[in-house]
Amino acid sequence: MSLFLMVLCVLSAPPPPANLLRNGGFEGAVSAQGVPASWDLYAGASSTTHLAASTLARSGKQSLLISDHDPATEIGVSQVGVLPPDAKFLKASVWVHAAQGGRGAAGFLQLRFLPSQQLVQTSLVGGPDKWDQCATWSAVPAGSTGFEVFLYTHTETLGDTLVDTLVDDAEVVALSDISTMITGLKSGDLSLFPPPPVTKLRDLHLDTAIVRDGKPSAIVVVPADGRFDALARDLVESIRKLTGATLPIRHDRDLPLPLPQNTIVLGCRSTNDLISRLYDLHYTYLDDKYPGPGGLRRPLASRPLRQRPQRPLRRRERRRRPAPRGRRVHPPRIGIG
Ligand SMILES: [Ca+2]
Repeated sequence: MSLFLMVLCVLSAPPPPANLLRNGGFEGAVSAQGVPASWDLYAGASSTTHLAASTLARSGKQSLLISDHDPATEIGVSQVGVLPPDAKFLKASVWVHAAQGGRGAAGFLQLRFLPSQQLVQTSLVGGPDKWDQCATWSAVPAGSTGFEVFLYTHTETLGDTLVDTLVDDAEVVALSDISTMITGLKSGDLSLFPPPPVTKLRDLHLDTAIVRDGKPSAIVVVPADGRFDALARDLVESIRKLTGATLPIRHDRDLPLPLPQNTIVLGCRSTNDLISRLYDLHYTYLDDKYPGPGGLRRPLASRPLRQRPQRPLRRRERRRRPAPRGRRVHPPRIGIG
């Protein structure tokens, strides 16, 4: 019986998705510039950058060495592929190893969708003793017909461009089943699950009084750790120049609920205790992911559990928002630079 069940399980297992890359194993002859068949050269204009076949392979007979000893230039390979019509998600991956006697493994794996040029990318990380898999994932943007993959070094960080990176078994697979994709995600990677968009704005109470009759009618609340102190001082100074009134600055943990007066709160639930308490009361959802990743946070908590109504002055508040904290990407230039 157990054998029968095992056979059933084997028969019901879905086949692995096909690799959409050609020659992902970097096998066979390479060009005079070290470029394997089916791949294109990216950048590589410097005499201290080069590509080469390496016999230290994860599979087959060879891998690809991406060697970059020039902090001012880049080098890599790229390949364009066609998207299957039913592709909902793409996963791009490659195995990485630091070349023996080299300067360490680094660089980037970038996946771009065509024609939109929307991209995701991840760092190439690998040690000198074993192969490590690096992967990035993305939902397929609407209208996509193809993709382009880059394995490359970048000029921006000195330490990232003095590298001898081996890559092997590059793969791009299309997935139409979200459960398969979720199974492969690293814990905590929510990049494929953007927050639902804000489609209807609440009443933002843009006429809320912050100064009345030349006197402060609101306070500015910042985290006690000082991270937004400079922003708060800048905000208060800007309001003072406009109105002559200097708004008091208070710390988040010093404010009781209900709030005693109109309040401008800087931060989100992760950084400001006052917003965290309002968040827990379902008053306002401002966190690291919502209403938008890396930004679009409303610094004004409009009428949050306020004790008494305030007569509006009908002066528009000046709005500020923290700088976006989104990760920085390095889209490569196309062609030989
Ligand atoms: Ca190989």
